[in-house]
Amino acid sequence: MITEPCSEMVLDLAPTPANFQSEFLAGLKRHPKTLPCKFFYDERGSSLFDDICELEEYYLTRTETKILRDNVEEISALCGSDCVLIELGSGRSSKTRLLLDHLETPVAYVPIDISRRHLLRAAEALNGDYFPLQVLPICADYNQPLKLPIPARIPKRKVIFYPGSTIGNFEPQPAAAFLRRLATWCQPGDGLLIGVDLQKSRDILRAAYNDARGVTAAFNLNLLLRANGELGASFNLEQFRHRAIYDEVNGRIEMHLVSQCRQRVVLAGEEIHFEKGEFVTTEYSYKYREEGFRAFAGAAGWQAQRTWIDEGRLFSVHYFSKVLSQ
Ligand code: AVJ
Repeated sequence: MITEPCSEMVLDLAPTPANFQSEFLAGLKRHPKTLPCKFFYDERGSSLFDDICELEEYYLTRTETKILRDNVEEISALCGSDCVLIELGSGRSSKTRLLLDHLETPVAYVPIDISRRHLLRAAEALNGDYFPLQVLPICADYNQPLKLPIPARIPKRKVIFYPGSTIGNFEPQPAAAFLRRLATWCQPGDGLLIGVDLQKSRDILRAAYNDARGVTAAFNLNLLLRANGELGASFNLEQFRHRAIYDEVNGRIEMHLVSQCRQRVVLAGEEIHFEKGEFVTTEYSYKYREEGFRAFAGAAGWQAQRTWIDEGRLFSVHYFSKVLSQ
């Protein structure tokens, strides 16, 4: 089988600048103000996120990677031979390499990411390193309707890989709807390998989202910088602060950008007012309990097969199969 160069293979369904402008503006006109977290991931935001993953305080990435590494044999056995691996929010695909190194004759890898350059770079490298694996990247917001490519060789099973606890960015109802939507992509017996952050002491959680070096703050504030650059907005970055709090009742981290004074900002010809202390919610990051998540996904069409958790009980990785009848 011959694989073509990836740059010509990317299916580009990325949000347009017009999407960015209308969603950004709509978010700031809401009460309370909110912005969708998918807009974090422009070129700079994606690199800042890579830096977050290396932080001492941000235990998520290294813990999930260790869980995957320690259990890769069992995971590969569950995926079986000749699967197509579909990854949501693939970024640099670094965790994927662990899987690809062990999967038995995988048919294709379909990385889906909103950040085009990141996606391309990763896909090109994998294409070379894992030949003759077919790499079929899609640049898209995976919340939007999406057609999956058909690999040249017929796979035995589809496995959706959704690492990083990104499911935590959804509020519970949309999260359930999203899991149900993933199930519609699949046939009975297809798999979902998903990383989910666990509820734990607030100190550990708070530190993970308020790192000492201020990388998370820069990541959060980058949204405003991006609006200045791409939408000609007039945010003064000195007048907004990053804040992350843990809401124990809802089991979620909330990231805010807090206005330091009463001010107005011009954006796409419109004025947006901020009171002193008013904040924009930029991200939720829900944390689950082991059992809770299994039941949650179970109600959305996925049958729990196996859960792996690190010794410190920081993070969980689950393998689900699409249920036979729904
Ligand atoms: C990749 C969305 C799961 O919620 O932990 C990291 C993003 N935000 N630090 C998370 C993030 C602040 C991350 N997710």
